[in-house]
Amino acid sequence: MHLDLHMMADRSEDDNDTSMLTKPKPKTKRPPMYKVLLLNDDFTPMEFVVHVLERFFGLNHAQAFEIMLTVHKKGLAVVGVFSHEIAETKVAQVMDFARRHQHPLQCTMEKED
Ligand code: TYC
Repeated sequence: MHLDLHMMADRSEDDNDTSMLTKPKPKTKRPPMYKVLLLNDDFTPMEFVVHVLERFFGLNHAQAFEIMLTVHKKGLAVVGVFSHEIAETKVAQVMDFARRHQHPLQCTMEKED
């Protein structure tokens, strides 16, 4: 009677072939993160940059001095990685503080890969 009960007559009928199924991906994408960069210039005093790094990025004096020196020698450095909103706030705080003290210090952000 039911001799072909387990026979797959045709591939199109095999709708349970795990090798052909793509796992539905839980679509919980993490938000992109942003690098905050500090740029070197010839005029902003080193001590001012150290102060900025302590004040706005929560670094201790040794960490702040080290990053300031990296910027001074290499031209720029990443000083932190944050959400878009936090990164924007940090950049605005640094740029405003530098402007108020009449230093040309530049701080920018860029999307992380
Ligand atoms: N190059 C500056 C100087 O020699 C120091 C400096 C460091 C400036 C880091 C900006 O982001 C900076 N006074």
